Amino acid sequence: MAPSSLLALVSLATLLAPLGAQELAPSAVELRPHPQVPLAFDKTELSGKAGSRITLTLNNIDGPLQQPHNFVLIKPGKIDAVGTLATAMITDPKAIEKNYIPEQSTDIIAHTPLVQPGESVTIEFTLPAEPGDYPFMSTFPGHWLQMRGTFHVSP
Ligand SMILES: [Cu+2]
Repeated sequence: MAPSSLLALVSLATLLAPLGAQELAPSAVELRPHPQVPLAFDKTELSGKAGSRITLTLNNIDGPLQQPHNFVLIKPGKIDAVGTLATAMITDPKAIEKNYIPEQSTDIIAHTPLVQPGESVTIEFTLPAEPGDYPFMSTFPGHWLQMRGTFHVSP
């Protein structure tokens, strides 16, 4: 690359950085199993701005039970509906392959796959445009009634 075009790129980057940094950089969130409480996340409250990008890492270490977990973000008021569909997947021979995500549901905003003990998965997604309290949970069998929290989406 010619030195002049490199210089042009650097100037452009300098110009764009102050404008774009806040809008474009996804907020990073890390969730782990709670180190002492079985079937709980280490955080029950998450927050972010409506419409912003989120990078969420589910790091399945330090849990008292060595079990798979996932993260499923749900529309307000729909946690029971989605949890019930996930529970019904117990009879589905492909449930593990499907990550215990009831794909027919229209109430799921974002989800990770199942994360095995000792493994970590990162997903990127956009928070809903509508501010509100969005429930999240792990839908591995027997988890969702306890392993849950709330993602507070602010205007
Ligand atoms: Cu779980």
